[in-house]
Amino acid sequence: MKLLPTLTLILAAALCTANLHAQATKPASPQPAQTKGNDTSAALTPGVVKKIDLANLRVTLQHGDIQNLGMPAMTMVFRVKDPAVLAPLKVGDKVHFHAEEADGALLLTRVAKDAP
Ligand SMILES: [Cu+2]
Repeated sequence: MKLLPTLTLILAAALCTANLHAQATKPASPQPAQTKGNDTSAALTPGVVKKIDLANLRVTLQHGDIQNLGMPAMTMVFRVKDPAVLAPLKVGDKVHFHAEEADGALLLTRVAKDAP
């Protein structure tokens, strides 16, 4: 009866390996999705350009829910720091943008036109 202990050892080793493998891969798989969801600096919101005020560095956007600001869909004015952000835009453009709260106003930090 030398076979049984050997088999048991092999089984135990196999189970151990499988367990280690599961432990190693389990936390790794949900993490990329979680990081993506929590990374608010990259969160983009869909919007439509309603008005552009280059002189005052303001743009009016009709926007969808802004998740990183907890803001529901609405039409409102955003500020920009750099007129270059507004340069490629025109009224009616569909965009995806990122906005952040700065000095009590909402600052548009990134805007990209949607692909036609
Ligand atoms: Cu708003």
